[in-house]
Amino acid sequence: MALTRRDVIRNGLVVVGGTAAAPLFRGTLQDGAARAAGVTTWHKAPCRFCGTGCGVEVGVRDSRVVAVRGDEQSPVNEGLLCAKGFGLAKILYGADRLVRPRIRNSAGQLVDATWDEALGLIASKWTALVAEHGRDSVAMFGSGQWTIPEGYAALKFMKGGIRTNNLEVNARFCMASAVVGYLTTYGIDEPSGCYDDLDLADDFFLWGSNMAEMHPMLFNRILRRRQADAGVRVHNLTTFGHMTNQGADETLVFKPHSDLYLANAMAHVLVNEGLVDTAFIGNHAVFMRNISGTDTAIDLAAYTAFLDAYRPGDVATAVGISAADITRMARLYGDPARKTVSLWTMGMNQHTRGVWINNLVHNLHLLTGKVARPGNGPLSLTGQPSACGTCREVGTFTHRLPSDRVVANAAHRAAVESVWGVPAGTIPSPAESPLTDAMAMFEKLANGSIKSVWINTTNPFQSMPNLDAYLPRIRAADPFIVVSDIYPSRTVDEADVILPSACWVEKEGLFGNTERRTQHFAKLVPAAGDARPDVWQFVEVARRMGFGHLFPAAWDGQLERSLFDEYRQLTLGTHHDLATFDELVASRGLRWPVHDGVETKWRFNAAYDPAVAPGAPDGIEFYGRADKRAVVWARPYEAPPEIPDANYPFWLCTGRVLEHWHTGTMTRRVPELHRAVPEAVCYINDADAARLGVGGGDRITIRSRRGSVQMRAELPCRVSVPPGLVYVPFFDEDYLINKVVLGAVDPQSKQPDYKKCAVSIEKA
Ligand SMILES: Nc1nc2c(c(=O)[nH]1)N[C@H]1C(S)=C(S)[C@@H](COP(=O)(O)OP(=O)(O)OC[C@H]3O[C@@H](n4cnc5c(=O)[nH]c(N)nc54)[C@H](O)[C@@H]3O)O[C@H]1N2
Ligand SMILES: Nc1nc2c(c(=O)[nH]1)N[C@H]1C(S)=C(S)[C@@H](COP(=O)(O)OP(=O)(O)OC[C@H]3O[C@@H](n4cnc5c(=O)[nH]c(N)nc54)[C@H](O)[C@@H]3O)O[C@H]1N2
Ligand code: SF4
Ligand SMILES: [Mo]
Repeated sequence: MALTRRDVIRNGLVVVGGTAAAPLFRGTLQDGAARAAGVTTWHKAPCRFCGTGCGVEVGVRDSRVVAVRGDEQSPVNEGLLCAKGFGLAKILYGADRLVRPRIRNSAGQLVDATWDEALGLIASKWTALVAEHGRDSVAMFGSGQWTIPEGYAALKFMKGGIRTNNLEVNARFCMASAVVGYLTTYGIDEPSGCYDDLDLADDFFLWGSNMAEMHPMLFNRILRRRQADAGVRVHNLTTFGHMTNQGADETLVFKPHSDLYLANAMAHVLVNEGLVDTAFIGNHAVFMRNISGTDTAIDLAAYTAFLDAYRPGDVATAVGISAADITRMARLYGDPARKTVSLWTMGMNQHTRGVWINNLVHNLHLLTGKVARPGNGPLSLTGQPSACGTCREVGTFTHRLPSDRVVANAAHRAAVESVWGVPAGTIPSPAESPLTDAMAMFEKLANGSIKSVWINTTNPFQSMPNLDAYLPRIRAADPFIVVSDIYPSRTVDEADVILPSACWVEKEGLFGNTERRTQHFAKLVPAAGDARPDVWQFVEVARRMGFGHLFPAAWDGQLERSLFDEYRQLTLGTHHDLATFDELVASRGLRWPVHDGVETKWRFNAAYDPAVAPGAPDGIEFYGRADKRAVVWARPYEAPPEIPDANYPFWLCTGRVLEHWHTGTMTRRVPELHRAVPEAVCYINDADAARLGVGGGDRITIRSRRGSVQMRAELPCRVSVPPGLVYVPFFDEDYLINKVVLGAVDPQSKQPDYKKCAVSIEKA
């Protein structure tokens, strides 16, 4: 009998639930059998998992990855790896890897096919759909786990070949709010600083970032700094307690969504206690507010008046942190003798006002002049390995083009068309092909206006919010769905064509991490079975649709290098200048902008960044905006769209655990990680559980206005949730918590709020 994927996942299962995997390792990580076999060669590569971008060395023997160790030469992690890095070798060798293309036949059954049949079917379907229903009847949904050449090929194929803006990525679920935060505050995307800041700061403020589990290597760098200097303090601001508490000097639990109050209250203290760096503000900032869609310049007096509504004493109860603590933290931001770094990830971005809270944290750094200087700055942590390098820099969102260009700007389109060698007017404006963000794309699939989607390197039918509002309607509309993946998944279940993909070092690629570091990896081993690189899949379908001019035959055999070389031209002179392919092959990555082979640690700072004009006051210039100034935004508190009430009395927060990557397709096939956390459970406060008559291991029903899921409650739980809040990770395909989660999005970034909605809990 054929194994189902649940059999495969469960076979290795020895339940030691609740045991967390050890977070960090040094040395060579391989099991006994592999060790006995020895390693023939070692090769450098960035880790496949998180946006930290650790360097690993990959041990290869007999065309197989047999070991992984932290790369001592990597400036990111200096030889250490986290538990997921340990699993890297094994993600390639799960028993149920997809190894040949499959096509759903007219009887609805999946049958094996050749690559030629599968690619030919996609090309002929898409050609026919475009002819009959127009170019916006087809779409692609990609990933921050795409390599740079993959994202660039997808962009060229969709916007330069098919000429549609129906290209989106899962990074919309992840860092869209951080992007709009940077763009609205500085006029240019991505952080000014880098990981060196973690070795230099005195105060680390974590704005709802569970770094110990999600960016373990960066947290390790903070702990190293803390150990070296008794004055260093780690402030863990969070809505519930987790592994990060263990390395924090203080954990302050605030109420979900109340960070808008908190950040404004801290700004109130800065402004009213004379802690503002007035010279810095005078030289480098402007104040603005936005009322009904119009950006309006204001002055410091108007901003001070705005902050009057955010006195610490007035908002403390709503925040859940005392006025004294709020004031004390603000004074640390305002202390010129201390260097300050703010860190955040999904707690701030997955927010119906994600952009605003991003702006408010940038404000704290601008008001105090603590930005773009070594040891000082706001540093958003990126989740996926190339959300920065591919989604943001290449520009694989519906509205974007390379290096902060946008499809709405005719000059930007023309610049890209010229490098592509395509006729003027090829890339569609939003008027010609409407912008379609991720949730809009799934809505169009559900209402039938998009008739086919190619989903690649992402698993949205597990990871998207409010699943039941979309998936049944998508099934009824019955679009032609192509899925490229390496394992079966909830999304592969819906596919009409399944394409088996090469993974990580089974192909060549480049990733770009949180600190603007671009890293290259070579193809080290053959792909499983007949799996092929995603970039090859895009190019082959594009050629079959008549877009061969975009991907010349001369590129064959060096597709990744050719795509990168062309893309690099679009970065030069844009403040996003990338290193050459050969420089990246030779190095452990370089941080852009790169000029003459030299990377940039701190942007906007003349001591490091040659783009700053000579004579800029104190050597700082925010050149992203025409006025060369950054914006301090007056952004008010706005209530969340759903709050607990009598029928749905609990907050539900969702996210991750250390041992698993997102929808679990890879980490659940690594026995060590799977055994540590074999299934998703609901983390609940002891007192709440006692009141509901729920004991450890009991099944409970979590219900929202949108859907319900039954799962076990864990007691005592490995996290410490406050009364009135439950926490559920989303890695387990057997418990689809995204049926329960709210689909509301931030109106500016269109990023969904996965972090809070109202639910009821009862014993099942
Ligand atoms: N082990 C592991 N590591 C990963 C990943 C993984 O799947 N597994 N995924 C990577 C990716 S793509 C991402 S995006 C990151 C995610 O990294 P994180 O954002 O750190 O992790 P999550 O578990 O999504 O979110 C939990 C955090 O959300 C905060 N939070 C909840 N509500 C609020 C709120 O209202 N305001 C604020 N300010 N904070 C709030 C909580 O305090 C908690 O610290 O992790 C990356 N690293
Ligand atoms: N409830 C809840 N939901 C969330 C979030 C949350 O905090 N709470 N966070 C959101 C965030 S921040 C993110 S980033 C998303 C992530 O959501 P997804 O992107 O949907 O999750 P992944 O599991 O990373 O999916 C990647 C898929 O690519 C496959 N894959 C791996 N390597 C390759 C390859 O080389 N080629 C191809 N073709 N496929 C490959 C994997 O098997 C997997 O199926 O989830 C979002 N969903
Ligand atoms: S911290 Fe991130 S990049 Fe580093 S080893 Fe762990 S998962 Fe990989
Ligand atoms: Mo993410």
